[in-house]
Amino acid sequence: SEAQLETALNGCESEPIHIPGSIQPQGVLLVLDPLDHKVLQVSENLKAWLGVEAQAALGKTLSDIVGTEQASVIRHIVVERELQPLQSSVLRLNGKAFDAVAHLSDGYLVVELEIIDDEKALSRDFFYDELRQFAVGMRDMRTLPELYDFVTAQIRKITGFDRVKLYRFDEEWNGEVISESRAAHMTSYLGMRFPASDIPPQARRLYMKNYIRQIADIAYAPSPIIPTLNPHTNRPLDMSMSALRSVSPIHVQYLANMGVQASMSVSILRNDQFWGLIACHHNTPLHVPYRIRMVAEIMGHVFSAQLSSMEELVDRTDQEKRKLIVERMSASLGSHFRLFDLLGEREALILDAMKADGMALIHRKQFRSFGRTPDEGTVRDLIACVTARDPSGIVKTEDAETFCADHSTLSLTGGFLAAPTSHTREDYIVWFRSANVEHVQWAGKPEKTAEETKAGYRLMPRASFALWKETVRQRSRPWTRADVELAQNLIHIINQSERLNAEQASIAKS
Ligand code: BLA
Repeated sequence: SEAQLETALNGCESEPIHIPGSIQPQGVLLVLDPLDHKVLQVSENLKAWLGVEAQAALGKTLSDIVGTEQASVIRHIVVERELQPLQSSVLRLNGKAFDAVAHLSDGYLVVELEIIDDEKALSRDFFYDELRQFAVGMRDMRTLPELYDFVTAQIRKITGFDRVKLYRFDEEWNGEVISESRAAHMTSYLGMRFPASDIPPQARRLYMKNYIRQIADIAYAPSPIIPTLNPHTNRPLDMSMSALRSVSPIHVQYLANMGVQASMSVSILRNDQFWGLIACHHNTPLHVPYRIRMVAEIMGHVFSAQLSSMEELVDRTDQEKRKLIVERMSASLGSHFRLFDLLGEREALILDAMKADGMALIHRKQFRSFGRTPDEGTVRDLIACVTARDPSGIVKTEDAETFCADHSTLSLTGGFLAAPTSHTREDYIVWFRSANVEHVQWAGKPEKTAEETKAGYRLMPRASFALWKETVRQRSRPWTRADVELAQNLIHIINQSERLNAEQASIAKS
């Protein structure tokens, strides 16, 4: 039922993803006392990688487990700094190479040793060359779409993922895939929109602190951290900054539904706001080594900076467009003209500046429309609905059908912004925005809507999508404060033109 789905969605938001109590098995994790480096907690798979039983490691020092020499290398990377994880270093242990990373959690030292599958693939020059090419290439991008495509292509090149998408949030945290670089055999997600619930709030908060995360193989067996609670604090380990953190099972299910086996994503921030993600998928398991993930993260930071300055330019251009149309229309005010002609002449500019698909007017009982609008009867019905709700001010909605639900005759999708231009004559101007188009297709088998688990009913990821689809099906992009201001300015001009015309008419008569 609807209520059940709601409860399950709320369940999503309360999943404590920062304390999963386990890691992904492509490495080991140790929690150390920061003073004597005694092991307080450790991942159970210690034996598999280092040949030491996890139970036996508890209470020992780091040197006891990895040897004095390697322990001193790790001690060396543990310098207190703002940036977490602090630093990495390559270690050789038990005949294998590991990336060693350390960070502080709750005042305790967390050391993670992540396997390097193919050492040869990681020569130093690779990083310098790729990063330099990236930084220089970024500078050459002239438009936002070019910039977007460049970043997805470069991230795909260095990581080897089958599909890399740039995913941008809207004002309500729904998202859209705005660029994609993919292998020919991969399904395309370009242009598709996804609901806010796909990345719940606690995940967004975490991703603003920790810029990168990975799932090397969705079929992994999580390795538990033992004991569950830190014996000093009696708290579970906060793994917010951990490189090996085990992932939410609901998200693993989600990836399975998409037909994906491995995933990685990089946070993109614009002026301290969470702007979006670079989301990478692979159809087979893929472990991207720690240092390549760091290169991807740096690319994300460089991209964020470039994005900020280029988007500011776009914002300014939008602002210029709004200013220009107001200036142009004010300038034509002196001459004698009909309102419909005044608007018709500037139709394209107005629609562009208002980011509207259509515009309709009722003026002295006459109807006129520009661009994509409903028919006259529907517009008149809509105005009746608007005046019933608010007879005097500007009314805006991104969901006309819900807004006018009381007017059962009105069938309309998308959004509108309506305002009276003359109260005495019931003149109106209405701008229209079309509804979001639906074209999302899902990979994988159909899912049950909700599934009974230990925690009660839980929503399966695909069902949330069906739920969301119902709510956004008929909606348009929301109207912003800038849109409302422009509408006010245009209405002001319409009123002025009316006054001028009336004056001229009375002069002509006398
Ligand atoms: C996490 N959801 C995520 C992540 C992405 C998405 C990118 C980050 C983890 C990763 O890198 O894989 C969503 N991925 C997408 C989307 C696209 C994509 C939209 O490629 C589009 C192309 N998810 C649900 C529901 C719940 C949910 C209903 O659909 C909750 C019940 C939860 N998603 C969820 C959780 C996480 C997540 C809990 C955090 C996973 C973690 O970091 O542990």
